[in-house]
Amino acid sequence: MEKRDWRDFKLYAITAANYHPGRGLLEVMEQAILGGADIVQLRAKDASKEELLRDARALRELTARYGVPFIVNDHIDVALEVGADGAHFGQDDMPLAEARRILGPDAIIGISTHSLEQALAAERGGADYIGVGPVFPTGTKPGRAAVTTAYVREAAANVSIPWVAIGGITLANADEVLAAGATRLCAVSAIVGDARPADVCRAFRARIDAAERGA
Ligand code: TZP
Ligand code: MG
Repeated sequence: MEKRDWRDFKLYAITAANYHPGRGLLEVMEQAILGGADIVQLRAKDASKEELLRDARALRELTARYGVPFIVNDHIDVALEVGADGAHFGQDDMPLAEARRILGPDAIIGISTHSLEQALAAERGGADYIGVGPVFPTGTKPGRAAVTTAYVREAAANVSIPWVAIGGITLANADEVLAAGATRLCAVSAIVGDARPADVCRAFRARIDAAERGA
């Protein structure tokens, strides 16, 4: 089978340490993948290095089994150690050029952006994709003001590399984000906080596909 280009991803699922009531991280992420999540990030802000490495190794194995790209948030050493496909950084994290030097030309490097100016800087700096958000206020990233769908519209009109809308996105507002021009969605709590992550992902994918068809 021909390998899919990772750039064609539609639904980005990110882990959260505090969201899996009664279930394991791997079970939740496997359900997300089965439902249609086609890129996965390990994001665990409060985890120890040991916990991070343990979860990263397990997720690397899981995502490899499904042919889904695996990205590690912040911890470039963990990304390297487990053979992740790439790493994701915020505006105040390791500079893009340094990350590229360490990870090499083939790694997928993602950058969080909160304005078009930041998006274009990341693009010029050689980012492989950017996050556009938080579109709506979200408890998953406290203290960061919502950029609203205004920034989604700007990204749709101006960004040439793959970009994904993120932040407070749920099945209740996904259509609004897609109508603003997003073609890829990312969610943390809407996926991993739900009792049925596979069903949520299937529903997100259906919305994304419908928007793509212009339905
Ligand atoms: N970056 C911008 S918003 C956000 C991140 C990591 C959190 C998204 O989480 P949720 O639960 O989907 O709002
Ligand atoms: Mg970060």
